[in-house]
Amino acid sequence: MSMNRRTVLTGMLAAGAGALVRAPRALSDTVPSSRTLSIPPLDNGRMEAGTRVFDLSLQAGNTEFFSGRPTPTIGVNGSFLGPTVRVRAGDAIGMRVTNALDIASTLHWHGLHVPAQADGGPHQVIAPGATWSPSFQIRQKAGLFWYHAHMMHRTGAQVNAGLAGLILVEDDEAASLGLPNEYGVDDIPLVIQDRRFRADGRFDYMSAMPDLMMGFKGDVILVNGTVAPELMLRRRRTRLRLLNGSNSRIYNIARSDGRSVHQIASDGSLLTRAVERRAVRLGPGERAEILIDVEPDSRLALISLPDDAGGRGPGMMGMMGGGGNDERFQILALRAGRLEGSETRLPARLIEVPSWEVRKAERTRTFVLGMGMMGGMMGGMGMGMRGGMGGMAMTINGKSMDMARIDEKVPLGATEIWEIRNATPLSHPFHIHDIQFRVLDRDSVPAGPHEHGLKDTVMVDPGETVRVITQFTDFADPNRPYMYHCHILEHEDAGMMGQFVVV
Ligand SMILES: [Cu+2]
Repeated sequence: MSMNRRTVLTGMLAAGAGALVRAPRALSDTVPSSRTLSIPPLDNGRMEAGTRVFDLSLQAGNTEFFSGRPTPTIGVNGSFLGPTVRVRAGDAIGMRVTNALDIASTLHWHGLHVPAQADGGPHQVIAPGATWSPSFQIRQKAGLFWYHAHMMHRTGAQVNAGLAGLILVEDDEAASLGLPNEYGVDDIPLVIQDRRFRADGRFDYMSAMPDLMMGFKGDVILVNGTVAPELMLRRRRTRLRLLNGSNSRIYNIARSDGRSVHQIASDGSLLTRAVERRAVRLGPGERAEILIDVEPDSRLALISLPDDAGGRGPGMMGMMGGGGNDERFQILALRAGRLEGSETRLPARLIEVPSWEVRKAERTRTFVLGMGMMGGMMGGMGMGMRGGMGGMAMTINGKSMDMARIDEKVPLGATEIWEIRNATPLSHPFHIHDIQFRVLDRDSVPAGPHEHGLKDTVMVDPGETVRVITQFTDFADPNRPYMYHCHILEHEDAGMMGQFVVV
């Protein structure tokens, strides 16, 4: 990481309530002191013969992150990001995804258990002008999911441009707990991203060599697309639904006043019970829900603390900002005025989280994450600088992604342990499509209580081995694969991805 970027990030440090997030120097004269956090509009769809139908249009536009300097962006039903798609468990869903862009794209439902042909991965390309209409049922626990572009070699660029949004799944079990659930009032979605801007206002993406190997990192934090955001809290207790929607940045989210938060959910469900935490670490693609309690007339912030790569310290790439970092910066200013409501009680137990017994697992599959020299493969894979790694190969089990190759065949109904080994000096968030899993252990140490929920993305730190367990129910299809991949989008685009079919 260059001194310049580190200086900028240090400048973003929350020195206390109301501290500013500083932008790159080129734009510093136009940075607002703080802006009201934008809340993505809720989209409940429309009912059509018993099916909840959503019309989603991928469209180009301009977004004024900095006044007077429009940034060309891509959004869904808007210029940047998209609406929060709200559904209930059991709903029959019809998605109508129209590509109004002049480039091909896809829309993947991250975390949803849907047939492979409806998954929106690299095989479900939507040509410019075309409409893709998958239908599926919501077979999930309540939780926060998201949709984003998943175009082969182009996911990083398209998500960076804005092709992402939230999916809120609700069910009776979660609703019965009395947790804050008034959207935009005491139940606040936070899409946390980082971006780099050029002096003319355009996004600066993949302009430096470290962007390729380390993953792209920006020096301006956006929350729901808002620069220097501030949220007015209206209740004593607020539920924050966090998505790390960044291409590669890892956040270690905490309160600026040092008080702890209650984590109540992981990626794909509530936890079995709330866990008190000083900080919540989120890799790209991961979600968590936290409850924060505040007093009237108080100011604080959500900040990101330095990341020690899961206790493994900076790795070999540490000097370049790889395995961990020492950055501390503000994410969101929080202000409380007069507050409504009394402090609500937090149930001792939240939900019964599905789990699978290790002794019932039929097999263990091993996935070794690797980075090596690519040799002469660059040209043959048709990857330019943007898709390739400048001589580095990003691999799983020694292979870079090939859309024509099926890497794993999983029998329908099988309970399996997937063991992910990180043979690189960087942390990687490993994501599996189709299913939700439970984290078993990290280097044989049982997963902590904050991981006692369903997950679809798991951080694997340098040298670490993480085991997860799941069952592959439903949707056998020998011809249409699901993906598993690193959710550092530049790593995914460079080949750290593989394909499995359920048969
Ligand atoms: Cu990676």
